[in-house]
Amino acid sequence: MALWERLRRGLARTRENVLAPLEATVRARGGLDSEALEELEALLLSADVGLEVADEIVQIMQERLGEEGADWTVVQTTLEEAIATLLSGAERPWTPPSTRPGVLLFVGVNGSGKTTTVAKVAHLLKNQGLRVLLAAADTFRAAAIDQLAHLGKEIEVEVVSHRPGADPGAVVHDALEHAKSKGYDLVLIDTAGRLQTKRPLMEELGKIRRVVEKLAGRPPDERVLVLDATVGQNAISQAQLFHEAVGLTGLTVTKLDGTAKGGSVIPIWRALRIPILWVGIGKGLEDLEPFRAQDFARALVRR
Ligand SMILES: Nc1nc2c(ncn2[C@@H]2O[C@H](COP(=O)(O)OP(=O)(O)OP(=O)(O)O)[C@@H](O)[C@H]2O)c(=O)[nH]1
Ligand SMILES: [Mg+2]
Repeated sequence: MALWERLRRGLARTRENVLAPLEATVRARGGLDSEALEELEALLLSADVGLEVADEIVQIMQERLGEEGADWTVVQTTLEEAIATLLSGAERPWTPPSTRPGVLLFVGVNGSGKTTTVAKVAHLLKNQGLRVLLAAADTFRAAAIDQLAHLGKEIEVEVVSHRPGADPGAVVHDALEHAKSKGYDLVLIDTAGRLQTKRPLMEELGKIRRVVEKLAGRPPDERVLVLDATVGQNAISQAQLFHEAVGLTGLTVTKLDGTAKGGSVIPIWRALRIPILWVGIGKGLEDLEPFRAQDFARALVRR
């Protein structure tokens, strides 16, 4: 399936919730009159873009199309452009760090999709020809170690793990040593889910970061917060303490396929100003896309 098609399918719930009623109204009223603009605002709010962004989009639409009648396709194109503009800074295409092995650390609250995302990113990068190693630094539960081992097998990527209850820092230490000795390009570190409010667990992330600093001479090249899109804008409040713990460099927004709140990507970017590296659009290992503002806007607005 083409990349674009997969993203379009993943965003179907958000798109159809907004687009179908909007199209009906615009067609019935022959353009974006005040009633259609009001409906647009309500639909944007239901997609969880938040009041500020909804107002901004409505204003852009009004300035460009208000008063005079406008064709549905023109409305669609204008909406797509408005969303792409709001998201343009959120895009940072990922490239492998020049010093090897590069290290990517994935953090987030329980169940946000970290382990799945680690496997998906490993799969993607392996397919780009990079040699990838996984580190099972979620030692909290035996099932978590098994989950990563299983995914590693599926994508044919080696996994370094210790027994349940082991020190996550020790796993990361071993993984980095192993990666260096075997000439791996990248180490992707899976961590245990944690509430940002639980101090000792957040300090554990700081410790993982320091282990990498000591061995690699620099912090993990990416510190990625994995956010669950079904939580919508509430994800914003999770980010601050993770940022304090590891200094976030990027986001991955997962489960966009399972929600009509896909619009929350816009306020999440506006509030955090941390680039979105990848988006998750399904449970499968192929269901991950590098985030591109233009493609994302297009998938939200074009059927
Ligand atoms: N629909 C959908 N489901 C997803 C996506 N990403 C992850 N999931 C599902 O979300 C659930 C939790 O995923 P995990 O990767 O185990 O989450 P986690 O953050 O590692 O969980 P903990 O380690 O327990 O904190 C699983 O059932 C995944 O299949 C996605 O993009 N779309
Ligand atoms: Mg996990």
